[in-house]
Amino acid sequence: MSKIYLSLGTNIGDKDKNLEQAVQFLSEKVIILKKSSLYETEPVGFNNQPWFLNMVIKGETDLSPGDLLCFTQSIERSMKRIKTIVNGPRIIDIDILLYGNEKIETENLQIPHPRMRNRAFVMVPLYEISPDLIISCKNIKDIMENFRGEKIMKR
Ligand code: PH2
Ligand code: MG
Ligand code: MG
Repeated sequence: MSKIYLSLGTNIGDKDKNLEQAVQFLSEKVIILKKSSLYETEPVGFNNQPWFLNMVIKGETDLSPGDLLCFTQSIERSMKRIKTIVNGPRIIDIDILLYGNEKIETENLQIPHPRMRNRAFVMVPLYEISPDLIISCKNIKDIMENFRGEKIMKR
């Protein structure tokens, strides 16, 4: 079993229901250990779209990193996610943040997630559930200062 952290985000339709449904799907192959609060977050990367609802999950799984990616993508597909513009609106996005202490650099999978450190919508909920986490040999507390000031509100 490996400890994993996932980031979930949605900004289309019934956002609460989308997150709830995604967690339900995830629980088929991931033991959910912790769930962060829900956060209303300002869009990052492409501004002209609705605010997101974001959360982070800590879990445990037998799936390999590659199989976990296939699994999260299959959930995105079954929830009818349509790929449009980069960073654009989506019914659900499930990103693998961390997989144990593994470092993975393949074309379709990078772990730790390469953009997690400067995204408040990831780091704030992550810090909420794991304030002592070490990410690539760095304490999460020391990474928490690098945000660009995007708005984020805990529900
Ligand atoms: N996801 C993105 C791009 N921008 N902004 C917020 N607030 N929340 C997200 O989940 C998000 C984003 C790409 O996956
Ligand atoms: Mg994403
Ligand atoms: Mg994604």
